[in-house]
Amino acid sequence: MQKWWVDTDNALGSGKGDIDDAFAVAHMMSRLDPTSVMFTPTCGNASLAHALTNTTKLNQRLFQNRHCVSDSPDQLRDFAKLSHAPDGKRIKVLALGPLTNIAQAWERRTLSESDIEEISVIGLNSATTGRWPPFFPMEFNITQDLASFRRVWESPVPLRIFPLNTIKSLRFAPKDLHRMSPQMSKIFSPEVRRWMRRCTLLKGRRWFPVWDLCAAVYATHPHFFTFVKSFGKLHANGFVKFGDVDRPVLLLESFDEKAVWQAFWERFTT
Ligand SMILES: [Ca+2]
Repeated sequence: MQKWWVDTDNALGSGKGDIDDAFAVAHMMSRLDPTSVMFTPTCGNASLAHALTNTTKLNQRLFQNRHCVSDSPDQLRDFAKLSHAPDGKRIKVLALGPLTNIAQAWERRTLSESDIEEISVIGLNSATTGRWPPFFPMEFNITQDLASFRRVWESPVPLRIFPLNTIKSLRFAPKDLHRMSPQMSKIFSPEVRRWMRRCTLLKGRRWFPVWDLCAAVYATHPHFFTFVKSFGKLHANGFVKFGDVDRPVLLLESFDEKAVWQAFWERFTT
C-alpha cells in the first residue's frame, strides 16, 4: 500500500489565508486508510500553530479523529520506518505549503532522502514571461522559504511539479456551496464565504482556484493527469526556467477537471 506524508499550511479556521489546503486534506482523509497517511502542519498560509489546530479540527469534525495529525518528528520517523514494510514501498510526499518541513526532516535526520520516493510540489509556472517571483509570476510556496526549496531542488529525490498556470483552472464557484453535505457545509461555508469576499474585493470575482486539491486528487486518481518529463533550472531569486538543464522534473501538462471534481464530490456531496 502506498503511504503518503501530507504537509499542509491549512488556513481553514484561521479567519485569513487561502483555504485550498482544506479541500486537499479533506480529500486525502476521505480516501486513504488511516494507516497509510500522516498529516503534519507547516507555516505558510497559516501559522504553524493554526495549521495544526485547523487540520486537527477537520480530522475531528469530519473524520471522527481517525487520522494521524501531528507535529512530532518522532511520529514522522516511525511512520517512515513502517512505510518500508512489508512491501518495501517508500513514502510519497504531498507538499501543500512551503517545503520547510522536508528540508528540516533531512537536516535533523528525522528522515533521509532515500526514505522518500517522490515529492509533489505545488508551485512554479511553466508558461510565463515573468522572471520575478513572487510577484511575476505569482508565487508563494517556493519563495516563502526559498532555502528549503533549494535544499529539496538540489536533492536527488524525484519532483512532481503542479505548476500554478496549469492548476489554476480547478475552481470553486459560488454554486458549489450548495453541493456540500450539511456536515461539510458547517465547517467549510463560513471560511469559503470569507475567501470569496476577499476574491471579490481584490479580483472582482467570487470563484477561486483550489490549487492544492489538484495534487491531492492526483494521489488517489493518477490516471486523470498527464505529466511530461522535463528539466528546470533554479535561479537565485526562486524563478525556475523549465527546459533549461539543472535537474529533471515531472511537469503536469494537463488534467481532467470534471473528473477531478467528481472524485472530490463523491465523498462530500449530499
Ligand atoms: Ca497550501
